[in-house]
Amino acid sequence: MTVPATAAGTQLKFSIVVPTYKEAGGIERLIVMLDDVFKRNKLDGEIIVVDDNSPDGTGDIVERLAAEGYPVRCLHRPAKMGLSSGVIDGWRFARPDSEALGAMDADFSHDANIIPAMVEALSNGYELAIGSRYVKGGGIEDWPLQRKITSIVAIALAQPLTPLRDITSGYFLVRRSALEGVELDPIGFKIGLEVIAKAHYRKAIEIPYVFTDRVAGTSKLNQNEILNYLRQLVRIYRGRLTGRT
Ligand SMILES: Nc1nc2c(ncn2[C@@H]2O[C@H](COP(=O)(O)OP(=O)(O)O)[C@@H](O)[C@H]2O)c(=O)[nH]1
Ligand SMILES: [Mg+2]
Repeated sequence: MTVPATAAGTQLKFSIVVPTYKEAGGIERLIVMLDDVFKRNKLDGEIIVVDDNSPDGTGDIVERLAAEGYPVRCLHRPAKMGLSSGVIDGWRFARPDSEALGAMDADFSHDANIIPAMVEALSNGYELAIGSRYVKGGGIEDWPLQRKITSIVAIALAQPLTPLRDITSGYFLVRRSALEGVELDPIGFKIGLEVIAKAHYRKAIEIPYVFTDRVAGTSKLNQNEILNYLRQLVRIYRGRLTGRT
């Protein structure tokens, strides 16, 4: 299930959350690029940056861009509190009339050029659109072998939960209505998995993109996050077994 990465004049209102911790090296370029993608495709998108008091001044850069008129608002949290909880807080902060909510990393690993296709999919009956490395046309560039293996194992562990392939994708857009009444666990890095496993959607689509390694700053994925992922999986499986989700 894929649609071509083209869309013209779609007017679905959406908010895309970009959680940041120490992303001063790239955040300005990302916001300028998103603004450009929105304008060229006539998209009604809002960017919500959720910054955890980054010591490198990421939040100040975002405030300056907001004041300059870019379609961005910054939610400041007092300390590093985790990626998933950042996305969830960002969705609460999003304008209430956004019909769709999304997430994207700040490090350019998620190709902004598929946003129009995601928006088009949600305008055409899909309730969830995820950026996918593991469908035809998608892929991964410049990942060390160890990271690739980690990703493949992580995905295999969640396979029984869904027919979707790239379940660890942190890049997606979902109808707000599909999240109503859904309790999302703020643990760890994999907010996409929470949404894929728990949101109320009938039709989902994977839109291919090529994942590129971050261009500035450093990865915050560490052993602790791998453990968190396993904890998250256990909770989701347990929820399924006890019928709570
Ligand atoms: N607000 C916030 N953002 C975070 C936190 N941890 C990671 N991020 C952001 O989440 C995104 C993904 O993190 P990254 O380090 O690129 O993880 P990786 O892609 O798995 O290596 C980036 O935009 C990070 O700045 C956190 O604790 N709080
Ligand atoms: Mg990254």
